[in-house]
This record gives sequence, structure tokens and C-alpha cells, in this order.
Amino acid sequence: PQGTILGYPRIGRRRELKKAVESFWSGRSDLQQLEQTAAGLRAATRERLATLGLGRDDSAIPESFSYYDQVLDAAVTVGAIPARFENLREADGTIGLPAYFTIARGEGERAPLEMTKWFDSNYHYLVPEIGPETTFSLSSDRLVRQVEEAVAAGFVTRPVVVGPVTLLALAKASDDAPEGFDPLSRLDDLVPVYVELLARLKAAGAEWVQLDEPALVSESLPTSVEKLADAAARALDVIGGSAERPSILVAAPYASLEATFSVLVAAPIEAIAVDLVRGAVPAAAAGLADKILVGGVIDGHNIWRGDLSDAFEKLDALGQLGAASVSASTSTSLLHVPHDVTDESALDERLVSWLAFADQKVEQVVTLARGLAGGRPAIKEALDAASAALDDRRSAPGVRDGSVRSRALAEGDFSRAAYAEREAAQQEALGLPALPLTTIGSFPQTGDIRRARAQFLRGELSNEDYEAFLRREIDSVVDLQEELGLDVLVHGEPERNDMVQYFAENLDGFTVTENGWVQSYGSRATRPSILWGDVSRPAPITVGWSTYAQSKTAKHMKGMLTGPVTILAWSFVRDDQPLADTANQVALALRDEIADLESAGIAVIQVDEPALRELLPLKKADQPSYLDWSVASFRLATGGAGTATQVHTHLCYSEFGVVIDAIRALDADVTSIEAARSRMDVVTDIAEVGFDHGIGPGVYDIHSPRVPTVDEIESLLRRAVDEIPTRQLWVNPDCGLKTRGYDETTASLRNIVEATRRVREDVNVAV
Ligand code: THG
Ligand code: ZN
Repeated sequence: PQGTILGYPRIGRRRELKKAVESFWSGRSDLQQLEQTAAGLRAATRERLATLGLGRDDSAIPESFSYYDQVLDAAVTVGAIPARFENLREADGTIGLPAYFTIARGEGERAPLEMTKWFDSNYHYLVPEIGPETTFSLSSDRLVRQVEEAVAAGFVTRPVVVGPVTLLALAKASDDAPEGFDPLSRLDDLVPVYVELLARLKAAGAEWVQLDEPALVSESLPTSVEKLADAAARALDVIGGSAERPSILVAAPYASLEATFSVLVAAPIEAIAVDLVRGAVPAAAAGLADKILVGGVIDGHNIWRGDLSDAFEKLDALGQLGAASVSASTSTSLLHVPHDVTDESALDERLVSWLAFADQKVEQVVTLARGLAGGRPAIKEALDAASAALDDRRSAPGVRDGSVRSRALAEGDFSRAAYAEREAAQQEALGLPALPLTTIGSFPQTGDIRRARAQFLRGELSNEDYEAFLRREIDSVVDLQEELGLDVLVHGEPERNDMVQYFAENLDGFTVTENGWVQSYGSRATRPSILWGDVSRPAPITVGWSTYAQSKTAKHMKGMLTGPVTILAWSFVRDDQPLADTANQVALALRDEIADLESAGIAVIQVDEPALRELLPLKKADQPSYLDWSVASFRLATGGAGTATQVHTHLCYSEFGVVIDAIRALDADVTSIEAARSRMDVVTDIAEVGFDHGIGPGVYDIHSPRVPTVDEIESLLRRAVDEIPTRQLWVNPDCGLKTRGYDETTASLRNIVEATRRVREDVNVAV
């Protein structure tokens, strides 16, 4: 076919999969009901894609469903599960859906697979654990059955599976593997299972299979691109050389393939999908004449309608390489965008004309495919319409706002007084004890809070009553922290649905959606806001809540803001200007908010940047400039804070080493980070690099419902005190408490306070 997509959203237009899966987990429905809903979603997807113009029987429609995660799907299919879950296999050795979910979510003392970010997207996959003992064998025929299901419904679809190189490159060594073990060393044992899988897929009626190998474009994995390319050549020789198989499409999205392109061209496969949004058209390579090239020219990462003529020209350029044929496609799976912009009833019509969600992107691909078949004149009208929308967007009010653009930036806007001076001024102004106790910001979002917000949004609760409710909520959060004995308090953020959406709703230049859900991991999704215009702050946002909370306590109340990089990372951001410029606009709005918080008497202000690491580009060459502008935007946001104002930041991961220079360059007075799960190893990293600002390595893993004991926390704290000067150390959980319940939160905080009291006794003696 001349048009296809690399994958389609799996969650359903109204998050039907989330509801079905969570209902199954809670015991409210059984396996059969879940499977029925899922089959219904797959059937609806095929029909929808055919209606939008992809062929029913030419493998243009991907079979890309997943109950939880595509990496877990691949691991389970080849039987690569950790030893602690081996007993969950059925009598015949296969791994069923209940076992699959247990591996994803854990059970009692058996920890789930770790979760981490999928390339440079906001999607999170489960990290397979592979060791010398892992046995590979076909352990699930779920994908095969989905192909059969499609055939029965009159479709020939293209099953999509994470390829062997990416599966191993993303895996970590299992707990029992020897030091330095590399999962990729198991490639030769794994490949025969893919051979078997492909034979089964062919027997089920698949004419094509898509192997996803994005690892081949990434320079951010432990294994070098060269080594991964060698591995791909070896694996594809065997898989491509097997007798009974469908035609093979290898997709390597998310960035440019570079030298690895020629490795794929030389492999015994039929088609290669390249990302022409993030990557350039590759150089011609020997052997192309018998290959199909799939040009990923429609952006799978964002929601813009984009420049269709430019996309068509890229396909043209791809056509010059001498391949057997060229197809149009999305640059990545459409997993990263919401289903359908026509599901949005409240969006401005003009904005809608600039947008393309998954279904609109499918239509764009279909248009380009028509162009490939019939030449540019065949699609002239569609290209002109897209260009007109682009022109309209350029000149629409709000896209460029003179008052935002005329704010001149000076060198001095990006820095504060020297740290030593700030430290002394803050010590004097704040009068905090050794090992000050605080939390990251949010308190549990209870059913009551969510209900009140929903009622308010439906108009069933007046603004006055809703605000009164939120004030009572803040009162109780403040009381609790006073009772526990924390030092720097927070208001708990009951007024925020999401730490990015809340700011998007209160800043000009953003729009939020009704049904624009995008899978984040498993059954969880977010609704990224759309940042379409110049950003400004029509009025103070958080000042009212923070000053109210401050009025309820004699302790310091922490102002809570989300940083510019995170606001960008978790939104769909305009693509018509450098990210750095957009980040600085957000930064200036936050800078004004900080000034207002200060004037209102707030002395400690936190600017969260949990996504700082997330946006790091996959290619090493692109990383320095990213780190430059991201750090600069944080410094622009916080650079106006007075010497005695204590600026905090929070980062959501413990891979401190990777971005340590950037974290240092943020120049926040206090940085809290995740550490509890890595048992404070991060403390050693911090000590080694000589980080000399305030630091709060998390002592409570909020991602688990477990309540840590006083002894456990005490030993973590003692380790920190041993390695890091006490004057730098803060005590806090490792992330916000929003997803936890009050019982475990209160118990855990109580234990943290008690452990801190014990350690303080010795520290105070030592001082
Ligand atoms: N906010 C936004 N983006 C994010 C995060 C966030 N991206 C990365 C990271 N955090 C992802 N983590 C989560 C954690 C929980 C949920 C989603 C992403 C979640 N979502 C609810 C659900 O799916 O049921 C819906 C929440 C809602 O109603 O808005 O639980 O924190 N922007
Ligand atoms: Zn966090």
C-alpha cells in the first residue's frame, strides 16, 4: 500500500480500555468481559481506519493493540519474564492475561517490572529483566490470535511487534545476573523465537509484519548505535532468511537512522520505515532497488496539521533514492496523540482547523498516498487547504502577541546573587532547624476532592462553595503538617487537577481538551494541553491559595509552581518557533508569579522540573543546546527572586549523573530528588560531584503503598548524613503525595519525622 501508519491509539475514544482493565483488576468484571471489550476496540479501530481510507486487505492497517504495554507484550510473547513470576505460567507454559497484568503491576512482595520513558515521548514502558538463565520460548499467541480475529472480520492487517534488538537493548540485567551482564548477549538465543512467531503469524494470514526497532536511532541507551546495528544485521539475517514468514517492515522511528540505514538496506527484509520528521532523508545505499521505503512524514508526536506540501516533498526526495517504491506514513506510532479532534466540542473552530489528532493524521497519510499514486495534481486541493490553514495560523490573533514579544531580556535576568550570600540570608530569614522537613507539594487527591471538582465543572457547585471547600481542604492539610511537626509546609494543591494543566488553564496561549487523552503508561493517561500562542499571565494564579495557606500557620508556606520545561514537556507545543523561545515566554509568566508570591510574603518557592531529563534529545549532538535553553528558562523564571527567598526545585528521577551539570546550573537553593528506590545510591553520586547546594534525597518511595519503618528511614538518613554535609541536607518523600491515600501518607510522614528526630539528636551533638 502507498499509505500506512506505524500504530494507532489503543485506549479507545472514551478511554474504554482503561475502564475495562481497571474494572477487571478490581474484580468488578471477569476476564471474558475484558477480552470482549478489547476485541470490540480492535474491531472498531480496524473499521475506523478502513473508513478513513487505509486498505482492508493490503496490510495497511497495523495490528497494534496492547492491554498494557507493547514492550511487555513482546517480552511475554517470547517468554522473557523474571524468575519471580515463572510460577504464573499456565500448565502448557503460556502466560495468560492475569499473569501479564501481575508482571506489570506486581503482587505483594513481588515487585513489578520497572517503568521508564519510551524514547523521547511521554509514554512509559516496562523494562524487561533478562539474565543468563532467561529461557526464550513462544509463550503467548495473543498477537497471532489478533491476526486471526482480523481475518475473520475480513481484514488482512499488519501485526506490530517490538523487535529483538530493541527488546534486549531496553532490558536490564536480571537480579541474579553476574556483574556487567549485557542482555544483548542473549540475541542469538532470542532470535529463533521471533522466527517461530513470524511463521505462526504467516499461517494465521499475515502478509506483512512490522518489527519496531527504535533502539537503532538512539544514542541515549547504554549500548552504542554501532553495536546495535551489528546486532540488527545478525538478527535480521536469521529472521529474514527463514522460509515461512510474512514480508518484513522494520520501523526505526523517533530520530534519524544515519549509518544504520545501510545496514537495514543490506538485510534480507522487504521494507524500512524511516522518521522524516525527526530525521533527514537518508543517503542512497547499495541494494535499495528491491526495498520499499516507508516515509514517516506525518508527525506522530504532536497534534498539528502541519505542512502537507513539505511532507509530500520529503516523500519525493525519498523517491529519488532508487527504492522499489515509496509509501507515506506517520513518523511514529499515533500512540502519542489523542484519537479524534472532532470529539472536541469546545475548541475554537479556528484552532481546530490547525490541528490533526490521530484520525486526521490518518486522513493526511491517505491523501499523501493518493498523491504518490496520481502525482501532485491529484491532491492539489488538499495541499492548498493545508497551506491555507498554516497561513491562517501564522497571522491569527494571539499566535504572536506584541506585548509578550516586546519584553526585552537582559543578561542579569538569568542569575541571582552568589549562593553563599543567598544561603546566609535565607538561614537568617527562615530560621530552619538542621535536616529541615518538608514534602514535595501535593497531598492525596481524595475522592471528595475529585467529586467536588467534577460538581463544580458541571455547575452543580457554585464557585463560592467550591472555593470554601478547597479552603477547608487546605486547613486540614496545614493542621496535619503542624501536628506531624514538618518545618516547611505546603497547601496540598487540592485546586489542581494536574500540575501542568492547571497552569495551562490559567495562562493565555494555551487551550485544554475534553477528550484528548494520551496513554502515559498502562491504564493511565493524561490530557496534554495545547500551547498554540504567545504565553502570558492575565492574572496571578497561585498567590491567593498560597497566601490563604500561609495565613493559617506561623511556619513557612512553600509557594508551588511548575517549571517551564515541564510545562512544555507535558503539553503539545507549537512547532512554529524554537522551543527555547516558547520556554522563555512561560518562564517570564512564572517570573511574574514569583514576584507576586514574594510581595505577598511567601519566602520559600518551589519550581518543579520533573521533566527536565525527559526532554533530553536522543542524539548526543543535540543535547548541549537542549541543556542550555532548558536551564536558561528555569533561571529566567527564578532569577528575579530576592536573595533571602529560598528557591526549591523537584526532579522526578535518580539518574542524577546524566544531568548533574544541568541540575547544578539550575542554581536552585534546594533540590529534592527521587532516591528511596535506589536506596540512596544517589547520595554517593551527589557527594562525588561535590554538589554544594541544598539537597533532599527522597526517603519515602511514594510510588509504592508500603509504609517505610522508622528504622529504615533512619538508616537512609544516616547514610545521607555520612556522605553529605548536614547543612545541605533536607528530609522529604521522593515525590508528591497526590496518588497516595491519607492512611499510608500520614503513617509514612510520622515515621519520617520520628527518624529525623533521632538523627537530629546526633547531628546537633556533633555540631
Ligand atoms: N502530568 C502530566 N504529564 C505527566 C505527568 C503528570 N507525564 C509524565 C508523568 N506525570 C506520567 N504519570 C502519570 C501518573 C498518573 C496519571 C497519569 C500520568 C493518572 N492519570 C489519570 C488516569 O489515567 O486515570 C487521569 C488524571 C486526570 O483526571 O487528569 O493517574 O503528572 N500532565
Ligand atoms: Zn517527583
